[in-house]
Amino acid sequence: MDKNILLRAYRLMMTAKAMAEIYEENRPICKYVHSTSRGHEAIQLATGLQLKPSDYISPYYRDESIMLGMGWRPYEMMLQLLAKGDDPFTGGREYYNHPNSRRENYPKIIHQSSATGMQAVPTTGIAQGFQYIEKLLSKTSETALSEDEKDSFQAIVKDKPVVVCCFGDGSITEGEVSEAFQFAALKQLPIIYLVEDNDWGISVSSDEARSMNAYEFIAGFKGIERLQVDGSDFEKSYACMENAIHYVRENRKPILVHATVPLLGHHTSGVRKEWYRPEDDLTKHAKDDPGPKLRKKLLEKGVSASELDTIEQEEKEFIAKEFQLAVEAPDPNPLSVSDFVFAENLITEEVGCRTPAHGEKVVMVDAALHAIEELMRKHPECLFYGQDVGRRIGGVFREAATLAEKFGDDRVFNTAIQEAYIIGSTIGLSALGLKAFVEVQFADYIYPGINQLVTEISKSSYLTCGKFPVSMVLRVPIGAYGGGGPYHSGSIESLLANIKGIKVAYPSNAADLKGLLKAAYYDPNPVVMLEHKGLYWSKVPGTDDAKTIEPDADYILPFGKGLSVLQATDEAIENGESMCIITYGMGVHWAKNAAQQYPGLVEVIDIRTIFPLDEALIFSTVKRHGKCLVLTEEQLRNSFAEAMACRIQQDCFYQLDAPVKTLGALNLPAVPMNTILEAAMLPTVEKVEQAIGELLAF
Ligand SMILES: Cc1ncc(C[n+]2csc(CCOP(=O)(O)OP(=O)(O)O)c2C)c(N)n1
Repeated sequence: MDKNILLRAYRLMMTAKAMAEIYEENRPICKYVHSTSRGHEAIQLATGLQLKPSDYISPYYRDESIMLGMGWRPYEMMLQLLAKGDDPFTGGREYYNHPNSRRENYPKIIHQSSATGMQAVPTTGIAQGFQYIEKLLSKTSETALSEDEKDSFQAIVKDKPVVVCCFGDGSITEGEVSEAFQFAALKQLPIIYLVEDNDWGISVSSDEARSMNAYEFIAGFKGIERLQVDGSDFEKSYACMENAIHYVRENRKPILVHATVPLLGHHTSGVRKEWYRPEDDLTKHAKDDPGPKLRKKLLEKGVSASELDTIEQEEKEFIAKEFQLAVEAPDPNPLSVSDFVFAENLITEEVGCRTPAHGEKVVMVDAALHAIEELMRKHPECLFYGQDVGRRIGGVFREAATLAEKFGDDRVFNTAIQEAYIIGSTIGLSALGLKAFVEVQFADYIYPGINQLVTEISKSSYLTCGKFPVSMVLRVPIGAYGGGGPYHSGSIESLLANIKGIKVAYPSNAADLKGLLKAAYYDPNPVVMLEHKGLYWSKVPGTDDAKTIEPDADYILPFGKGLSVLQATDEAIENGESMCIITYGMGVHWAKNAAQQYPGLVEVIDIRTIFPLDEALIFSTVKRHGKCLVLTEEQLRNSFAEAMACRIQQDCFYQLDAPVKTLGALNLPAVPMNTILEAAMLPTVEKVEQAIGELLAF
């Protein structure tokens, strides 16, 4: 093997060693929790040194030496260690070695969270995106791509990029990792899963945690190749990674590399190895230190001991200077604390024609379908996938009907039942400039995927300082009607409203749904579209208003704009006899129907989006009437509706003539199936009529 590569690796091993030592010597300064790569350097350098700028990698928190191998300067890494303002990855917001980067001439890195194993899904999504682009380009006759589109897609895949997803062995037992493996195996994606097996997951030993190692486990995923290597031997590791990278680059297929490594440092600066690792274990691991092993090899190849000593000394001195510089660097500006939660969204005004002169009425489900069809015609980067949305039935609500026939199975397809993958994979696609509509079949089944939404998607823009906002739309059929039962009727808007960093819409009619879907598509941020199943076809009595004239294709309705859908008379307002109802989704229809009993006395505001929320409209309406009912389909206690009522109370206190009233479902764990029980639990038109009466009489 080329001596220069060995010498380069040796130098970087000495860099990593000097870094670990200086951090340990300066523990009071290095106060934020951190891990080092000590013991894992050989396999990590073998990986970092061989990637191209067009490749993507997700290093985990111990992959410091991968970063060194890819050319990152220790000073820059130390800025993150010390959470300094110039930390090029997260601006002082995240732990050491949680990188992300779009830097030119370096492999790219999407947002890295600390949640073990959760990188598997987003990172596999990148490989899914590469494959999609390659297919798109190979079928240009079917897909009319403009020259610009062709050029930009070609630029992404021209060097046959690979994706590397790194893990500690302990994280392979996470369920989401299997979802990613399954998808990569099934679709044959160009990805390398690199497992660094040091036998420990904090204090959990491998024999306590698993019945097989990652190399054995992956054999069950047909179609994923596998290699195993002594990850403490640089030459062997380099050859293994060269093979793996070549295999994926040329064959566009997945592979797993299982590298055994010693763990020489502490688990983290805060969890010390002496606490739980016996002396003989520490001695065993120390024998495999990659540095001395490589030194021995270099001596055998005729490199002098003094040359190697000089390298070690030079790196020690270099690192001391780098550390000093990093210590002196400024802290972040506290005024920047709220920056980058969302990427700038250019859709701020309602545009296009909402009610074309000769337009026809549509049901909500068709308005959504048409919105997506119009977008897919215009945007080759637009995909749609989820359970049962593919060609055979086009969605269990027919909400994707005919799309696969029109746009092909690469763009509209069925997935397995794997909500985490469905949701989290959009992160990888978004990094490449692709834009997915994805769907979970019922709101009740968002829970297996909620982790990706919270842990990865919602934090990506904020923690990458705006480098990786996630542009995606998650469609979620929601709500109760007609005995749907406990697992097909649930409401989830409070859960979603509690996730900072995502936007949430809950339209009540076809025109709004179509306009909001367009806005969601053009928003560079993550959006959840809640679509009430009972309104899809206006089958529920009293919901005819959910059908509207279909807006033109150019119609876009921005988020954060509520609408007054029923007004009180001026006279009633002047006489102090009026009130307003603030609501959304099915609540809009209950409110409008109930208000018929009190003609001219009730204004109804449809907020249309949960976040952003049109507080200006809400507060001004409440102040005009002095009485307000907040109405929701959700169980009331600790809900989004209660929080909104609280804010109304705070802002409108001096104009209120009665306490803000709230009405929602009973506080039960689930919506029971029998329709009598269902009606007993949920708000109904009658219950709303009664609440209006009470409030007006207050
Ligand atoms: C989802 C999740 N659960 C728990 C933790 C806490 N935790 C941090 S590291 C770790 C052990 C990981 O072991 P392994 O993947 O083998 O990596 P190693 O640290 O040994 O390199 C645990 C349990 C976490 N970060 N994320």
